[in-house]
Formats: sequence, structure tokens, C-alpha cells
Amino acid sequence: MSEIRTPAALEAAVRACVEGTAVLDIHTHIYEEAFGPLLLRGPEELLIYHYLQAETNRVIDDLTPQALVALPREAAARQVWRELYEARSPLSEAARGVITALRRLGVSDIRSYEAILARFAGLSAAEHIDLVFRAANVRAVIMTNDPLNPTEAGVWMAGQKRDRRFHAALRIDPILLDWRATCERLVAAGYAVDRDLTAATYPQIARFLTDWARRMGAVYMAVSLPHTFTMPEDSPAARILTHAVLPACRELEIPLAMMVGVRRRVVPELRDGGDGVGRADLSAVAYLCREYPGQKFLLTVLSRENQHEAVVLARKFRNLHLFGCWWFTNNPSIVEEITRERLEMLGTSFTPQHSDARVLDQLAYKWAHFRPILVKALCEKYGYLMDEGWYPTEEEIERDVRLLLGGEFERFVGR
Ligand code: RAT
Ligand code: ZN
Repeated sequence: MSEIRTPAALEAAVRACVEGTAVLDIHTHIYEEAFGPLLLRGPEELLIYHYLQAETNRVIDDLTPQALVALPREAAARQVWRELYEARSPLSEAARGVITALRRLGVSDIRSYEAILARFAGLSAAEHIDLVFRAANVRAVIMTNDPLNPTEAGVWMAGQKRDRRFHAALRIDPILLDWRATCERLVAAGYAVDRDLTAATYPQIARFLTDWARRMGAVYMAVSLPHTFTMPEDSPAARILTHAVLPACRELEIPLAMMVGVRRRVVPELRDGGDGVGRADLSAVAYLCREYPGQKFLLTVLSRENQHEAVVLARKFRNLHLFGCWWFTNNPSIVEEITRERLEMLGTSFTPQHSDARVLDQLAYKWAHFRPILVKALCEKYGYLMDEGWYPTEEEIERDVRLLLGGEFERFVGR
């Protein structure tokens, strides 16, 4: 195929390629149909997303945070619509996202709450999933799977999972971060563990993890870690990580995903909307990458202040794969900065975005908002090459975009 020689042709080729490449979304909280009520979908769920509840909480004074999050779904959604879409314009990233999602999913009268509800009435879960995957141009997603959630465990145990577009990730936060409370639940599930973490407990925790990872076909294990995460140290979390989690990952030959920098429950009454961010010390990640060269790690960091350090770390360790602009960094201004910085230091060897979608429909907006940013960043980088006489072909651009939208991740995890 011929070389691209002008900025206009470059922009057209990169845009077509980024829009046309189906993405593998490597971290979401959505579920396939078999998981029943765990699959959140539709306009009311979109509106009561915890990002928007936090924004609504800022502008009301007639309800306490507890009362706000306790509202039934219908009332809560109307309240968010009233406050963030009628009393003011939806300028924030999360508020804008609802508009993008609804429009991309076929709502024509975007100012009418009734028309919005009507668009989705009667849509089956299967139809809804197909509609959203098509609109978002997503080829597959990785879920966040918790074996300690009874609804979820039931589906896995019954072997009901069917949809090949949905892959699993075994989430281990309660085991790693709240062992005293979680211990009893493993005992109830038939694993001989004890609260005091005696030597015999670690292989039992590892067995629980390997049993569940195999049952789910987990692509990776994952944990979201506080900004205070430290390694090495003598704490229950560090001991469980070293003696149970890493041995289980090794046996399964899967990566451990670390999502670092959350400050849980700054305002507990707001539940998920009450979590915050803290600057982490990534020397814990460097320690793990060095000490366990045979173990693969996925990493995303929540604080903007940690982004540069994370990219530098990823340059050093081939067992470290950086991914996504997570949660409070998933705002266009910050996504652009992070993506350019990563391209500048890593080339294509990272995964620039994941959706973190909690509601199916959010896939449509998260990817619609990210793609133009990727186009802009790539045009800048190819443009620099063209200035010096290196002219990319469409095939080369397609190859690079495929790597960035899932291919590099698949190479890294060996799938
Ligand atoms: O982005 C979110 O919705 C957060 O509440 C968290 O779920 C975070 O992404 C996580 O996976 O811990
Ligand atoms: Zn998440």
C-alpha cells in the first residue's frame, strides 16, 4: 500500500483506522447476560453511576449523602437528570458521557427524559449487548469477577457462562486487603485457613485462587491497592501477596494486575462515589518487578502525579505492562497528556485505555470519547516522522492501532 504524504491524508487514515478497529476492553465491571441482575444497563443505571451521584451530591442540600444514595433507582435517576441536565448543563466528563452514550445508542430527542426511557423499553439483554458492542466497536471485554459474591459464584458453579465476548478477571481485594473479615468466608467454602495466617494457610489461599481462576478461565488476577501500598513489608497483605497470590499466579501463568492509588471511603456515606485518590510510592511496584522477573504485572495508577514515574518504570521492566487512564484520570485533558507521554516513552508497548464501564451502555461513551484523543496523539507522532521523510503506510497505521487497542495486551499475557 502506498505511503501517506500529507497531513490531511494522515489525519483521514488514522481516524478511519482508530474508528474502524474493534477494541479489546481489558478492565470493565460489566457482565454477560448469564449473570442476570449483575448486568447493569439502560438510562437509569447510566444516570445513577457513582461518578454522577458524587456530582449531584455537590449541588443539593435537601438530602444527606446517605439519603441520596439510598433513593430507589427511578427517583435517583430523575434527581440526577433534574440537577445535572436541567438545572445546569452536563459539562463534566461523566455527565457528558450519558449524552454521548444515549445519542450513540439511538436516542433522537436527547432533551426528553420520557423519550430516553422509551428508547430502551423492551430491549432484551441480548439485543442490548449487541447494540452497545456495535456502537462502541468493542470486540471483547474483560469483566471484574468476585467469587465471594454469591450471585456471581452461583453462575460460575452452574457453568452458565457462554458469551465468548466476555472474559474473566479474578478480583482479590477482600482476600488481600481485608483478610480478617474474609477468612471465615473461605472457611465456609471449604478451605482450611486461619485468621492468624499460619504457614498452612497460604497454600489453602493459593488453592482457593487457582480453583476459581481455573473455573473462570481468568485472564489475570486483579487488585486495587491503596496509595499506601508498600513492598516489602511485614503486613498481612504483603505476606498473602508473597506466599499465596504470586505462587497462584505462577502456577496459572497469569499476570497480576495492580491498580494503585485509591483512598477508599473518604466520604463513606457516598459508597463508591466517596472514594478518593492518594499519591503512591511506586518503589513497591519496582520491587515486585525486580524480585519476580518471571511474573507478569499489569499496572495502572490513579494519581496524576504518579503517571510519569509509572511510564519510566514500564520502560525498565518487560514484565510490566501499563494500561488505561483510570477513573479520576479518565478526563480528556489528562488522557491526552498521559497518552502522549506513554507514546513518547513506550512506543506501542502499552494499552492506552480501558473503559471501567459499570453500566453496559457506558462502553459507547468511554470509547467514543477516547478514540479522537488517540487520533490526535498518533497524528502528532506520525507527523514528526513525516517531517523527516518517514512516510507511514495505511497498513503500518492499522498494525500500530491494533497493537494499542488490545494486540499488545494479548501479546503480553500470551493469548
Ligand atoms: O471506576 C470505578 O468505577 C471505581 O469505582 C472502581 O471500580 C475502580 O475502577 C476499581 O476497579 O476498583
Ligand atoms: Zn474498575
